[in-house]
Amino acid sequence: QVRATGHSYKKYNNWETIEAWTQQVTSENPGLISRSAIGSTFEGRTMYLLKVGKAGPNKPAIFMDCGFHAREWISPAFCQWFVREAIRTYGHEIHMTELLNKLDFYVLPVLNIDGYIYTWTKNRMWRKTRSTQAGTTCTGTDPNRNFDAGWCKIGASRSPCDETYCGPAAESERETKALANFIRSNLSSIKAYLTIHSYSQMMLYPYSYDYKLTENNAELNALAKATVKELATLHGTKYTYGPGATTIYPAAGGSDDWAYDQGIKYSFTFELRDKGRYGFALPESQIQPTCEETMLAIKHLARYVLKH
Ligand code: ING
Ligand code: ZN
Repeated sequence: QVRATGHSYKKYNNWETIEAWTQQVTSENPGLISRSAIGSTFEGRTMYLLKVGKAGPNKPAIFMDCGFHAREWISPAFCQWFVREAIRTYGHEIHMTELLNKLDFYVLPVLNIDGYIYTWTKNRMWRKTRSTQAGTTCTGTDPNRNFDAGWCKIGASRSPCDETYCGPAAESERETKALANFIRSNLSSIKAYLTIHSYSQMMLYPYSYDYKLTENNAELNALAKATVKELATLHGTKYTYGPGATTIYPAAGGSDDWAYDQGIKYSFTFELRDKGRYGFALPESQIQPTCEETMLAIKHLARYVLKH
């Protein structure tokens, strides 16, 4: 089956198209976007990171990644939408202008590129990476069970054939290692860590690896409450929110818990639309409404982080 390779914000784009888009959007917006590479995937693909913001000294930053899990296609679609809205509204909309003047957004459009490609070519419902190892014929590690945050102690599997396989060790995957290395190297500037998943319509914060609450739980709860309220203003989409362990399920090795324990006090996992009617196969007709409401949430959160 042949599909036109042109990029569209209202369609799901394949990796080839997203990769070309990262190059194009950067070259067309040199005053706002720069592109770097943070590493490469198991199959050798380059992991591109976009830095979005007006150049300035010592700016705080918000890190946001998409495409941890291969089948959650709305997630990469949102990262692309976010970058477009940033460049489209900078200089026209006061809040985005202030945000980009005062902070940088690091946007990783797809973390699990190999898995994402596999969902386009072989198995639409693939979740994990595509790494192989000696001793098993099963492929892939769950990147959101692979971080060094209570690694594999709960809600994760030590069996390589399982969907929530935590990997042979924490940060065993080239993709999670690259992300963790980038964040460790930029800890002084990164004020918030956001990771975009689907589906369930939830806004989660630490912890998921334990039932303990964070030191700033009350603040995270209030911020999540206000953020999902803002999200709902557009289409009435209802989100639940709370600590991961009690709101969705206990699961160790997640990137939000790890980022929080690195000292990033605003760390959230978003689970975008829907609540199961279409699930991971969210129709393209829902890309725009989902991304627009999520923009409201991210902008609200970013403004809060900027003021605190
Ligand atoms: N949900 C997340 C998952 O990795 C999660 C939920 C969030 C787990 C934070 C651990 C930490 O299972 C999806 N849909 O992937
Ligand atoms: Zn996910």
